[in-house]
Amino acid sequence: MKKLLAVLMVLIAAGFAFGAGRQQGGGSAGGVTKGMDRKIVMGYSQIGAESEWRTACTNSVKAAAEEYNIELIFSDAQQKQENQMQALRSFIRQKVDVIGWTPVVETGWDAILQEIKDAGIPVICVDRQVTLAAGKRQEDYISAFIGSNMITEAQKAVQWIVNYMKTTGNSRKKDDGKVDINVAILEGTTGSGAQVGRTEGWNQEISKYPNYKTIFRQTGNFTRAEGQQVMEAWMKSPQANDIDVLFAQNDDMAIGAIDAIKAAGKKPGTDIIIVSIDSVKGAFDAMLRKELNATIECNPLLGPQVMDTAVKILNNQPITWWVESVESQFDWTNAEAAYPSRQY
Ligand code: GYE
Repeated sequence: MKKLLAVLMVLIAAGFAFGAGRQQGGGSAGGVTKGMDRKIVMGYSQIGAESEWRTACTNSVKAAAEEYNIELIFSDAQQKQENQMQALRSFIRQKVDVIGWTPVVETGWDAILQEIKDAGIPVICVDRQVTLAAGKRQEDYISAFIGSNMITEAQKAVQWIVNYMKTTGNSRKKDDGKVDINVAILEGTTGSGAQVGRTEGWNQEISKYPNYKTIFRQTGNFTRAEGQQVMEAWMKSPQANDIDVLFAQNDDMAIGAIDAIKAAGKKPGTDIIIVSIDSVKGAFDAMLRKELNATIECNPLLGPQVMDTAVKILNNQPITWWVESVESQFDWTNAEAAYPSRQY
């Protein structure tokens, strides 16, 4: 009973300390931020929890804030731009030292970014970039970008698919450069940096192979549930039997689609070749079951780089605006060996 009470009291105390989205870094209220002569406060606007990737990213940010003893005011926008606007405005009111932010979509931020600039608060964009009105450069409003190159990720996916279709093919055909290869594409959240970049990279690269025909293209909002729903609808359409390849702009949508393909009596990974982006654990499980063919890596473990950059900016030390993440790709030839060392 006593023990239970003690545990309860600790929990209540912790509840107060961590309330209102505030998270005390380093486990103690005091102290200074690593690399600084004072403790700094970071307002962090995350977009939501739509995918395994996002959860890994959030966990990385929170853990790194603890490690650096940075006070994190964390806000989850649940995929809504207006929620992010509110969070950003509240960060200005609270006079945070620095803002970390993943913009849910690329456009519509000009006014709020001006307000933040006027308030003199540096902004670090994490994982997704913004597009401002013509003539304005994001570099004038955003101090640093930390994340992947979405264009090259999709280009790598095209290269993997073309190579596989030429050398191995699916259960019905190989790519001889002439036969039509019919592709279905599940896109991410419309207008997000990841969707825009991956679509651009895909379109550029696939245009070199005119026998690849897109027969389906729709958003699945980066979630498993929507990936499954959209694929279900495609599998019921008269063109279902024509799909040779599925490209999903993230692993979660591919994993949802795999269920729909199986439910329709087809073999994912053999009847339909499936490639996605992220390389989360769920994708490795699907590759080991031979249901997903390949995944292009997109690293979500950005927390340490975000905190390090924040400290450098506040110390007026030089930074590089964007250091691209170094990434790999996985398929049935290397997934098993890589699996044990995967961190997300
Ligand atoms: O690929 C997807 C997530 O913006 C890179 O967002 C990120 C993407 C990631 O939900 O899984």
